Amino acid sequence: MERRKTVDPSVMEMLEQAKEKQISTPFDRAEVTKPCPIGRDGACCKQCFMGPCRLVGKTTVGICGATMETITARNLTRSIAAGAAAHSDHGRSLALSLLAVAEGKAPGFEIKDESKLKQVAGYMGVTVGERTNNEIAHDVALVALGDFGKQEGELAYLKRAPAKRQEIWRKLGIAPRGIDREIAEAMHRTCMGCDQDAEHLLTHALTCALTDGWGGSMMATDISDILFGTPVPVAGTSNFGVIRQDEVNIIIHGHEPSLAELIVAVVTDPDMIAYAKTKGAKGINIMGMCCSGNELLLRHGVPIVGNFLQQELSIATGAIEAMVVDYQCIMQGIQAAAERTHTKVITTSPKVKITGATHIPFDEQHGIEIARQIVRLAIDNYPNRKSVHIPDFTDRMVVGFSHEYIAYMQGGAYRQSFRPLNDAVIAGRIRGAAGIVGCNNPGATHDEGHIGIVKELIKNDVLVVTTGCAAVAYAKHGLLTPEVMDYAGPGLREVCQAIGIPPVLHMGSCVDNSRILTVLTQMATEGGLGDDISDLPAVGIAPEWMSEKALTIGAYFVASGAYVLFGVDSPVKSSPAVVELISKGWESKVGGKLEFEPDWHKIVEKTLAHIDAKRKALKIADYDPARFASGASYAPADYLTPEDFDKGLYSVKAGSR
Ligand code: BF8
Ligand code: SF4
Repeated sequence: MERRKTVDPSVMEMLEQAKEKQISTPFDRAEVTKPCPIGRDGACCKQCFMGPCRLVGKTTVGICGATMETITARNLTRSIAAGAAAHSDHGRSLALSLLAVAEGKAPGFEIKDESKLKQVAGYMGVTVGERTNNEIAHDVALVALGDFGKQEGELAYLKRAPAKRQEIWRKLGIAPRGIDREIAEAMHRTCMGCDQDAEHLLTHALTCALTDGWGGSMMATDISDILFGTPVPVAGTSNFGVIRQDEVNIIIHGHEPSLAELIVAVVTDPDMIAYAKTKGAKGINIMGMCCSGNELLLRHGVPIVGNFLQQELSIATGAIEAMVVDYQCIMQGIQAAAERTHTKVITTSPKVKITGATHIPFDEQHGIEIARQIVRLAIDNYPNRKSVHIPDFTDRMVVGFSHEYIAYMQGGAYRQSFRPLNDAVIAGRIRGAAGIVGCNNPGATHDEGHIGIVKELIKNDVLVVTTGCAAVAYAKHGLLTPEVMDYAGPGLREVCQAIGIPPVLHMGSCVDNSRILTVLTQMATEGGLGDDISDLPAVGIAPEWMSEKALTIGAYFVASGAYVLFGVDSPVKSSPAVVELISKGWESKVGGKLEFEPDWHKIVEKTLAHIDAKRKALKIADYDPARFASGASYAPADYLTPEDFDKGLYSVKAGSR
């Protein structure tokens, strides 16, 4: 049987459309371009021009003598450094925006969450006193920016981790000194002729990853909350059906929320709507994609079109006037797709251009003008539409579970805590928790692992928190609705009903994985579940990962004490020694470990086994499935079964399924 491309019937429907319109998609390209097996398994080194050296067959070392172990560890470390650089540079942009706001140089922006500003000031050692918000924000921005260039000492946020965790980092010498320093050092160490001991390299990879989780990403989350508001639950919609036939459709895609926030404000301007009407449109419809989309969804309920593999397909609808992109996870293929329709791709980060696309770089000083210019350009493009096809698939959801809100809902404004959640875990109502995050990858059936794992885990009383493209997969299949509670195990259902939460909590974009670190810290320090993240019955999973950023996230969760499982395949398969070093080796050092497991069913098995082993170690009640029985099996409404796929029954409308 042919492997299904996706379990999302709307994606299958759009794949046919794309074929008709001769638009290339990653699904097609992945059929032609098979991954190079040598590079994929970690056995290719191109660190110098004596090579590239491919360690296959009888070749056991590179020209310089580098071993498989060294090459594989070096490749992984470099990827982790690149991911840390990307997330941290995102954090830096936000810190610069905060500084501009504090100095009155960013019209249209303001401090939206004063209490978060003060809380962050506390973490950063900035005096609050009687000072104005802008004065506090100014110093917060400077401390944040200082963490990038710091040469000695430690990142300010490390103090937010459980005390025991901080001790582990210090004892091992992996507490990051400065974000840029550790990333530059990783690049240096992995240069030809530098660090050539796999274990030594991989220990620095952990340091580098920590600069992301407890540095750049945490900063990006915090400053976004300060400037744009801390998420609270909001209703939203997802999938291609959110595109409107008779309105100007703008998709915001990428990762940075700053300009996106201004665009959302501009499209409600009556003048702008009137202008759209002069072009024959009924209004302006703003939507998101990937992580910029998640940021807008969580803060404003802006609909989200889809996840990573849906970017060209959304253009193939022929109904997108502008796709506005900043950075990260943007397929260059969108420009080729746009050239086959009327869509305009607009790049907005001064760091990112795409050949052929319109470049309108964002700067804080002129943000509103730039946002207006972009929206006008989209409106002007409305009359240029040709053939339009919008699949009729829309799903509802409730999102916006920031760690602040999760604490709030467990006791209100004055008595918030993690006590109810910890007690539920201790009693065995909740068996454990899983953070399921990350990308899509055409090397695996789109959304299948994501959906399969979540369905199984909630049925087995595991509470799920999610971010990024994983969260969008759940959104599209109805897994982020409170009704899904009916399919959770009875223990988890009881807790969800009592606290008033769905069993799958959407916490934000990929930088918001830092929110999960905070939740884990709060659970570890609340009492009753040990005193460190590594004691918790919790697992991190990236079923369909593809990005270097995902590896960095995985590594910082490991460095924070978590067991992390990645799907698709392993980038270190070539070296059994490295496989061992990042699993048992890292576990003996930091209590967390990283494993790659292509079969999502096995990911479920390993997750449950790990959760049960941690429960045993904590000496809390054994999870007894007989006591709480098993939940019903949830069959997502918009879900393509292998049988339907075989029969070609995917191009039916949502309502008729
Ligand atoms: O940062 S989940 S495909 S969009 S890397 Fe990218 Fe992966 Fe999506 Fe967001 Ni995260
Ligand atoms: Fe080959 Fe060594 Fe150069 Fe790598 S660093 S390409 S293994 S010679």
